Amino acid sequence: MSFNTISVIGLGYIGLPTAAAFASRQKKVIGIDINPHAVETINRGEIHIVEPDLDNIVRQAVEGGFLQAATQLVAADAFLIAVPTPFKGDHEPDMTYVQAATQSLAPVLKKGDLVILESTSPVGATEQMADWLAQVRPDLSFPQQAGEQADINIAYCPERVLPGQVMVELIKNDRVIGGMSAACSARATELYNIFLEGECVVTNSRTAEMCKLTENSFRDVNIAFANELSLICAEKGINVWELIALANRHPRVNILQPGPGVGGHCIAVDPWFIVAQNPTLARLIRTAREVNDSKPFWVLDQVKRRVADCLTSSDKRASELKIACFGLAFKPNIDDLRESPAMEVTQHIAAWHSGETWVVEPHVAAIPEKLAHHATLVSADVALQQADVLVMLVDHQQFRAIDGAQITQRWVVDTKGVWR
Ligand code: SAJ
Repeated sequence: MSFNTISVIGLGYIGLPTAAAFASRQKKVIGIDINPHAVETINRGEIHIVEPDLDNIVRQAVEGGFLQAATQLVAADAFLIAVPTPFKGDHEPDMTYVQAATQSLAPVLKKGDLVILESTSPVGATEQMADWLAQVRPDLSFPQQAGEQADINIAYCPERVLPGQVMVELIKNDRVIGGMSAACSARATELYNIFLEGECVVTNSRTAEMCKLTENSFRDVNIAFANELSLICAEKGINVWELIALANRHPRVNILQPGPGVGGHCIAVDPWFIVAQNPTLARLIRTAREVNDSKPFWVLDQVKRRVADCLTSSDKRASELKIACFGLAFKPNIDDLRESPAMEVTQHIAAWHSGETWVVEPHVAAIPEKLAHHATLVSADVALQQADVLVMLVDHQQFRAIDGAQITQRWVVDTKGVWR
């Protein structure tokens, strides 16, 4: 039986591109979101998030009548849940949105439907979701009760796309398919093959859940290694970027790059899901999180030292010094400032410094609310010509292109090794 109607619940950075990908293959897609602004924007053929190429695909899908957004769930043949799974104050995963989505789809479920969880989730979340559904719909059978014969098929199929390259990676990346039974995996594979050019690799739901957490924890641990090296190298007077480039010439060494910390909504969050479930075993994963989370404070300390040096060697007072921070985004060449270590460092500098704090961020039009009244948005030229201390936080292409000769300041904190 093919899928006539597909429902995608949660129209954010993952849900909307996924809905658009199905619609671009001429499938009828109903996108569901609790945010009426997002729903209205999409129904006008526009988008409420920033992602290259997504606007065109959504516009065509809406104009062609294949994609429609709504706030209330309606019947469909497949349901994909792509709602946020943040963590709570104690780093425990917060499954409230997944639970709410599950409860809202339960009443419209019918025999033969497929339910897929895509949201990053702790191990066991898919089985928990299946139990929630079974409690509300005793008239239907689920894989935990009826195995291959279940009325409803359920699978965990994590996304693994890189923000900024979502429309390419969504189609090309291999997809892990974690069905609660072989029939569930077969059905989920059939669904993703509607748009997927990568391969569907089948496993069970628990392994698929752990796989998603493992991928992002691997990256976090590797970045923590680079960040720890950057601290050691600063003590020893060694250029950490030269060191890593040299070490990476070894055929079996591939160290990532240090920076001001780790940001975004995935790598800084997902490892905690493993730690929360395995507090005594996940020692390395926890320590990596702590190393990366502490990096912005180390950067702040470096800035304070450069400012002290600057004051010693000039006749200016601290209140007369201008500190220019280059970059606010959570990584290069995007405008996403959420969970950004660059933003965190800049806020700390602005709160501490008695003089002016300047921000250079070509990806924003105005100073963000969090920094309003504390910092001023200036051009790169103004910062390079007039600031006393430079702080490089995000290696945007525009900043990499700055000629070393333009940097006349003696006091520079370069967290990305761009101006060495
Ligand atoms: N970063 C470094 N050094 C590096 C690489 C990254 O400091 O060498 C920093 C970035 O500046 C940023 C943070 O890490 O602050 C995260 O950036 P990222 O580009 O590593 O990852 P995300 O958060 O944009 O996307 C990740 C991806 N996961 C992996 O590469 C394993 C993506 O494939 C996932 O789909 C995504 O998380 C997700 O949604 O989970």
